[in-house]
Amino acid sequence: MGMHGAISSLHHVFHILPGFPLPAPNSRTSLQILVRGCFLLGLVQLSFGTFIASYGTAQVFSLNGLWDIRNAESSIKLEGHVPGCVHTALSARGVIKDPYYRFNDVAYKWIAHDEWIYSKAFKLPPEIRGLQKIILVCEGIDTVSAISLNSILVGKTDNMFSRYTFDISKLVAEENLIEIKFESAVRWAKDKRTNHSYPIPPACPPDVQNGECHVNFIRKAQCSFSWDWGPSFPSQGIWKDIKIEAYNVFHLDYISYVPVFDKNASQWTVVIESVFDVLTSNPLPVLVETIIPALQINQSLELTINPGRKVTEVIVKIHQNSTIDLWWPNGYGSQTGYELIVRFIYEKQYIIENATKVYFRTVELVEEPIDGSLGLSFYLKINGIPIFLKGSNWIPADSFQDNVNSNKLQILLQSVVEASMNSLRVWGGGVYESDEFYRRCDELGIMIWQDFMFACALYPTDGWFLDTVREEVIHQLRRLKSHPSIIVWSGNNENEVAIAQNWFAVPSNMSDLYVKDYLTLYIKTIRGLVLEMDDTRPFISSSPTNGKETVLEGWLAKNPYDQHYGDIHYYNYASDCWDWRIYPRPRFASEYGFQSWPSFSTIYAVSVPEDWSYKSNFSLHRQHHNFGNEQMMNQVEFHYKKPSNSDALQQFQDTLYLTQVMQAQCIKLQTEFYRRSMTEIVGGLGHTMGALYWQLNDIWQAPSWSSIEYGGKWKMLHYYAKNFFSPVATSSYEDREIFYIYGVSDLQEDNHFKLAVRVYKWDSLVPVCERVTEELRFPAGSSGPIYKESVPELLGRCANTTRLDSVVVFYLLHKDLPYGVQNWHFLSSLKDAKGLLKPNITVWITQENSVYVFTLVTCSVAPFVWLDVCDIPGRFSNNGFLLAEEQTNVYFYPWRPTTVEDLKKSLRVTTLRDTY
Ligand code: BMA
Repeated sequence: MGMHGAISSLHHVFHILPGFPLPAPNSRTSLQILVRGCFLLGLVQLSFGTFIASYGTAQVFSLNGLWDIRNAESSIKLEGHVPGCVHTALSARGVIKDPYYRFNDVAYKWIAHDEWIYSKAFKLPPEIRGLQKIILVCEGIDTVSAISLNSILVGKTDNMFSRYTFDISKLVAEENLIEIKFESAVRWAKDKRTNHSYPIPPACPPDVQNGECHVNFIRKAQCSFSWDWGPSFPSQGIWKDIKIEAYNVFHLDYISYVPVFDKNASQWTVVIESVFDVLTSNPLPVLVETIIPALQINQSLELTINPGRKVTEVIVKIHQNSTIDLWWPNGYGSQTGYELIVRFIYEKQYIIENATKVYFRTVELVEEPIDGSLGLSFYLKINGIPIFLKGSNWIPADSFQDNVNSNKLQILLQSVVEASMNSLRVWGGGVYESDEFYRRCDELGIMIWQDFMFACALYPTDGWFLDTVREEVIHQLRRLKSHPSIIVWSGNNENEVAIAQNWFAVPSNMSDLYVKDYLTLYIKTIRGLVLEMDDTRPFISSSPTNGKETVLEGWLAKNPYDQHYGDIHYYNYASDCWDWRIYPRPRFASEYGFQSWPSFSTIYAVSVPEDWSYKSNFSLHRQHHNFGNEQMMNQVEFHYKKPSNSDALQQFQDTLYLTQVMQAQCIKLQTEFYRRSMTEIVGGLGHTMGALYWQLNDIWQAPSWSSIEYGGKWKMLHYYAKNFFSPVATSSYEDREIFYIYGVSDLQEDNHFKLAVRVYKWDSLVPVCERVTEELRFPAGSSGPIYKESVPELLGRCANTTRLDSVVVFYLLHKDLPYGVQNWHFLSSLKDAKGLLKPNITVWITQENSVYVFTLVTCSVAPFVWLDVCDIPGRFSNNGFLLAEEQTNVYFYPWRPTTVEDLKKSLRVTTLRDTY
């Protein structure tokens, strides 16, 4: 059975027949689907309550809601919600505890090794049964299953990322029983490996991950078998909507809207591609009406659609005299979308209507020679403007996708734009994200670098595997290509470099075979489909890759980490992250990072007192990266004193805090280095145009590279990102005793600022000296030095301070007022600092409407001031900062209503000096 059925839930609006019976109170049927569809799409009024006589178009009967679930032996029976999975069902019913609690990822391995059966009895209204064709539409089945209706097998599934449809016209009755019998993904993958003629490495993840083997043999979230930041929960279930659709004459399976700009003719068109299932035996003449009210488009044309499943294309020319508000990335302009309505009308009475928003923007990947540097540039132009991509890497927001609700997505994506980011890379080891995810990114101006879901492994290319990948890619391209937010398709995560550097120690007589597999999968198959189906945005074969150079080298560059080409990933835990000399100067840094621990309140929820030490079994267990905890402490010890509080719990909490200080400071320095390199070529390297640190979010409560903890709490790094990614930023470094400050601007016009440079002694709140520069020009879209002074000179003119007893604080002035936030430059490691005092900060909290003002009064200069309101959800205007003013205000924006009292009770203030 094929999978190319039914409409895309992204765009489609369902109309129900007048007089169609209302749904039973506890079943979600057509009417609710209509409402939910509108909500999810954020569609305009049009789709609400407008009952069009749509005789013949699809009727929808949702099968979401409660299902019966049982294991293979029927020893466990329960009801569970769909969309959902067996783990969340078991925990909702109290059969198991929170899967994330302590060591439960290991304790509950039996769940994924067992096999589960989902079943549901339902009555199908005669209005549906009376239609010509009835299909079962599964938007997402996780993963290997056999589906039967009324005891007859209707089809099988083996790909979590595909959409499956099955013709059930002849099988439905008034009363029905649908049963979906899952196989253990773990066992299935193992069987596939056993039946494969040669190994496809890596066989298993490192022991420290407590994971499962052979994930590369199954089309399921690759991280679900475990990752270096995540647990192994290869669940089973119906993870997306499941429904029955019935229709006469014709049915819209998919529809996409892609605006295209013809530079030569200066002409925008919108290409509307639809996939229909036409039931008539003769070609079907259809009238197509396309309306874009705001652009005065009202077009009608006749179209003939051939019987069967066919792709048709309608091109809408936008009037040349229309002024179009383009879609811009966050920080560059607005994200205007235009309402577009399409109607396909057959014989006046069969009407399929679809409404969406279209966004106009162009995207180009620029790879061209650079003066003074070998190699090629690698950057993106949006609407003709070069854009420095600032952001991070997105991983699945939960091991169980049914936990990723609207609220969670809203908090995470809002946090992205609040941290001055304009982009995210949806990393290839997770899932193609939900429609809502991309819709929100469209609306927020978050550019998405979209990997196909292959990561850190070699993959088989047998017929069955390529067939299922083809269906997956076709489905995902059709589902996603209307989104302006997606600006790059990328074949996989790190699989080119895995071959180039022989990560898996493949014997040399096998390497040709793996190279052939690589080319077959990513170049012939995936790239082939992308070029055919969506050539409106760039495709790169892997991340990292050398771009055009990779192509020249036969799609497998000798060194995909070459700084002269494409993007790179760079991790270095051993060297001192304060030393900018350790960093590469690439064209584009798409991954780099350091781990930290989440805050204590996040850990608290999944642990007990005996877990609360850095060397506990729990702390070891949650660390999935070999030697990760040691690497963090080594990095901490380069610059900070070991926490030495005599209270063991306090010491643990201080250690967690220090890992966050270390991570924030390391990634700040590395990102600032990349931004300084935006318009510079140094030693033949530079023109860096992207900094996406690893990683934005967490899948559970554990140490990782994330800047946002599981639950949405910002780590110190996320507050730092807000500043180091800000459109106008400063950054400092030293080179052979010379102290430099750079100015960076992503703004579209030149600006002028003064720079104030102060020196403070650690033991005093009165600056020992200050210098304010003349007005400095910050040219649009550039970076460069704005201040230079030798350190001995600086210290000499500032009351003979020394490196150990003082710190440099600097900030911009605009029209003589402080602009943005201050930045700082440490003149020595803080473990050597002299005169650092316990600041004894006092805090007053007041409320101004929905915002809370935290007024801090300090007795001395304090680095890394950390305000923690534990589990009260929200974010501060600034945090983790260097406090050098006696009094300062910080604002708290709660995600949910709270009170001054609750905030007071929860508040903990930590500064560096409090840890020893
Ligand atoms: C990169 C990523 C992930 C991984 C991260 C940290 O290589 O692509 O696979 O989680 O490093 O090790």
